[in-house]
Amino acid sequence: MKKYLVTGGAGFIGANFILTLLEKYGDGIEIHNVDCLTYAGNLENLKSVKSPRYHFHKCDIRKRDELESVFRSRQFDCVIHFAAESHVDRSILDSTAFIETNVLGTQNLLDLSRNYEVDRFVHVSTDEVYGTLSMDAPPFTEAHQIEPNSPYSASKAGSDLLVRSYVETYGFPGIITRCSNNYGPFQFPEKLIPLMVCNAQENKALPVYGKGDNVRDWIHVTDHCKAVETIARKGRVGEAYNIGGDAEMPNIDVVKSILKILDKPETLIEYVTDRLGHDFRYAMNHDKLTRETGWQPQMTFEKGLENTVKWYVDHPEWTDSVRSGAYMDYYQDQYGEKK
Ligand code: NAD
Ligand code: TDX
Repeated sequence: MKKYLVTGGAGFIGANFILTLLEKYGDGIEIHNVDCLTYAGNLENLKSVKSPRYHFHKCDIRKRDELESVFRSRQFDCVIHFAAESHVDRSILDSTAFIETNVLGTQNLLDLSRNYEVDRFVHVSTDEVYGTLSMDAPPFTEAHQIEPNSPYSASKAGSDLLVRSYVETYGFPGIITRCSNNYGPFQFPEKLIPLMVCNAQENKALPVYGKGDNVRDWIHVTDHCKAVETIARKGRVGEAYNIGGDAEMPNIDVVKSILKILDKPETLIEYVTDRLGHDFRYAMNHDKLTRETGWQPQMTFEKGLENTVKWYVDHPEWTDSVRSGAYMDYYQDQYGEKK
């Protein structure tokens, strides 16, 4: 029976990934979820899991001893590494945790995965490591230079390069995935889509950075999770794979679509000061992944957005729980009442 170690499994994509694995394999696999439960980690996301072969370890990947106790006496076949500090705006305010978790935490995980001889290590990275595109440039391919522009993307680029170096130096079985902007259930309401849905429901202002013309390539989280699972099985060691949703859109169009679904007025939109170093456009060419594995995104943005908005409307208790405590204190300190 295959044994998976999933890091960051209580977060947005990690939790969806564990649910995707269980839907596909049921009790036929063993899953160990390592997560230290930062503000972004929430075990509620996994409350539907019933498998006796699912195990949670509250563990900080920055602490090598803690992490080693999870590896000891367990021969993991596959490590899927999601754990990270993931929000660009937070990294602009203070990059310390980003370097500690995304770079040093990844180093711990790489060393232990090497020492305990895992068969496969999938490092979940991001399109942001490639930097930014002009409107008429072709989408990023895997051959694009690494040119990160935010402390967040620089920390992810650093971890990508570490993975690459372990492959070259030690023959380590690492693969890197780089995905575009995800949306779907369980996303913390600091990211564009859930923040706008939550604010609109409460008739609060929707803070759009700059003119709202920055472009992102949106992918439903389930399509991302299926891509990562496919890459863990079929991907080639030492390679990087782009994952994208084929749904490029300016932010303002996304925000207006949300207002339309919720039947709220566009007067809620408030144009606010732009993000520092704001990348203008991301777009992903995922031909390599599709050619090698047959994976394609299945969910259209229209249907995926409608389902996602409905999920937030139907789960106010989830939003209330994550918006209390640390999250609110953080944003009230940084932005006053605006968010
Ligand atoms: P998230 O912030 O929702 O979740 C991150 C999870 O990691 C949380 O559960 C948190 O508790 C955990 N974590 C953080 N620091 C930790 C530590 N030191 N030790 C153990 N656990 C820790 O993030 P997400 O949006 O689910 O992103 C997951 C991964 O996917 C990240 O590596 C991110 O860079 C990457 N990614 C995200 C997107 C996106 O659109 N959200 C797109 C491409 C790639
Ligand atoms: O309040 C907002 N107003 C706004 O206009 C927020 C939170 C965002 N934005 C803009 C900034 C971006 O152009 O919306 C766009 C999307 O912003 P985020 O949701 O913060 O995502 P982004 O910065 O694009 O990064 C995301 O995609 C790549 C994830 O947060 C990363 O973890 C992932 O690597």
